[in-house]
Amino acid sequence: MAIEQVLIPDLGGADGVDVIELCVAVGDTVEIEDSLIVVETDKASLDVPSTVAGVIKAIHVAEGAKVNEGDICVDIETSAAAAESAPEAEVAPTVEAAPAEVAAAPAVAAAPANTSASTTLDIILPDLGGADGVDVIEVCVAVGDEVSEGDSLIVLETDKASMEIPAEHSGKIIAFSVNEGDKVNEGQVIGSLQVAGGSAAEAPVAAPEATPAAPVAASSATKEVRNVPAPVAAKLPPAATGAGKSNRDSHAGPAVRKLARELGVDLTLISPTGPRGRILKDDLHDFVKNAMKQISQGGSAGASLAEGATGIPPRPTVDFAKFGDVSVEPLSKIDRLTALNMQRSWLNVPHVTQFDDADITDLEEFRKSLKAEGEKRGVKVTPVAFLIKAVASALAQNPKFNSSLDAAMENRITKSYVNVGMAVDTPRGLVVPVIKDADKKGLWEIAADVIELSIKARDGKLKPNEMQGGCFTVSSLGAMGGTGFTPIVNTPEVGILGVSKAQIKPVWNGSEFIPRQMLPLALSYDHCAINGGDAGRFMTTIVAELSDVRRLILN
Ligand code: CAO
Repeated sequence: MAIEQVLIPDLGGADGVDVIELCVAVGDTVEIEDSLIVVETDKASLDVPSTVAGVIKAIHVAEGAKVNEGDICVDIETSAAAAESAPEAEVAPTVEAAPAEVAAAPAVAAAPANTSASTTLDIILPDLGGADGVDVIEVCVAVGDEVSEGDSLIVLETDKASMEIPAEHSGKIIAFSVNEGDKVNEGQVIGSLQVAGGSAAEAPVAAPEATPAAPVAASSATKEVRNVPAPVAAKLPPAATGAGKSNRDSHAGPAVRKLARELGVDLTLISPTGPRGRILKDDLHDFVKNAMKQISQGGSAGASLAEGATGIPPRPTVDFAKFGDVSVEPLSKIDRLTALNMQRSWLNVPHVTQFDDADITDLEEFRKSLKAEGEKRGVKVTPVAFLIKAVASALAQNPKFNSSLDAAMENRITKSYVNVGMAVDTPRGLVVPVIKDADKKGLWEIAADVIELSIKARDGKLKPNEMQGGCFTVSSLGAMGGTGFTPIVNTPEVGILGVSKAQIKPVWNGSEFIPRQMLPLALSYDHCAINGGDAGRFMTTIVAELSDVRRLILN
């Protein structure tokens, strides 16, 4: 094995030529004449081909950089035989556009890489929470990139969480040796950073501690991007957990990937026109242009750009000001997220809503009898506390409702914990704090949680972990009125209970109508995950729990 360096060839006398595309990544195997990069002079664009066969070990140029003849392009590890078979003068750059004045072959240098300008520091992976062989799901930088301290270098995914590994120092990436799909370990050197001034020379660039299993406690330097509750992820097959699974399979350079990420474009939807099926920046631009055209012709933005054409007509753009005065305010962040989640759920989940009334006459009598004790304890017990208790008990008895389907809809993940979300209407928008382990809590504890979490929600003080890990949601509009509504499932949960205002209604007891306080319930469920029979049993359990308060409080 030997390391060969491929240099930028004679560029027809042009200086400072733009690198417009990287065709390879570190770890790629290339043959002689495979394109390494594409450069563009003012006269032509041309591929710089490899002069040797082997494995790319480092890339010394970046897209957007300017290069000159003789600059080091890449380091390639060759077998001796491969190196011998690379007669340097025979390989000319491939001219892709008209009158190129480039003719000479690129040279092959044997000298070491020119990385001596400033202090060079190793980029070392931090503690990955004890995980070994962690998947690299995204590479955010390329050789030649200037990074600032805190910029993401790579994104890793353990079976519990995804995390970004940030740069510890500002500088220029001069070598980078990991690719999407690689597996990495704590302490691994993944590249080199050239740091100006040499002030950081004393220590290697170890990225700060990462704690993948504990998103809330994650160090500030490790940005959590997604957390999969441990018991869920542990049961998922690798394919089901892999964020960016399909994008990873697409052949595209880092700059194209970065742009695609910024635009929210799924690379797998793009038809590549580059060599060896590579997606070029132009392909991405064309895709977005076409998507915009489709939208203007009546297609859907979300579908075209992110999820593939679903043919859903877009919302009409109307100039309301034509009809009178209007005011325009941007949606709050919470409202925008809610809109996105609701639309995603509505489009993805076949909803069925089942209705029933629970007789809460005895429950209400009992609840009122708790008033004095509640005052002593400083806890007011509202119907919502009973509902959460009943739902928690029903979830424990009907585990299908305490499950989620994975994204591929190939696995059901059943949770052995029972966390019940509670929709809270706040001035900033709808939020859903979660009452954890609701099946293990007594009524007073649940009532206290309801009060505490709804106050925090209205004050905007909920912590992220207080809104995570929900298994099922209760949405109560009982205090506001209404006889019924059809709630939208808070996907990936599979069910939601909508509660309307209790009313005294005449109920036939077999011999006469008697006045009973009836609570209208609407159970919406994901028909991909839940069948009508499951829903019938679940609803019957909830109604039975609420109608027999002794049974409920004994749970
Ligand atoms: N029927 C009749 N009365 C009801 C009731 C029902 N189903 N549910 C609550 N009430 C009564 C309570 O008993 C209380 O009355 P008293 O003060 O006389 O006892 C009163 O309504 C006020 O209740 P509350 O809303 O302050 O408290 P809660 O525990 O019932 O509900 C919470 C808490 C956070 C669920 C609620 O305040 C809330 O935000 N609900 C909105 C949820 C929502 O927006 N859902 C829609 C989501 S989809 O857009």
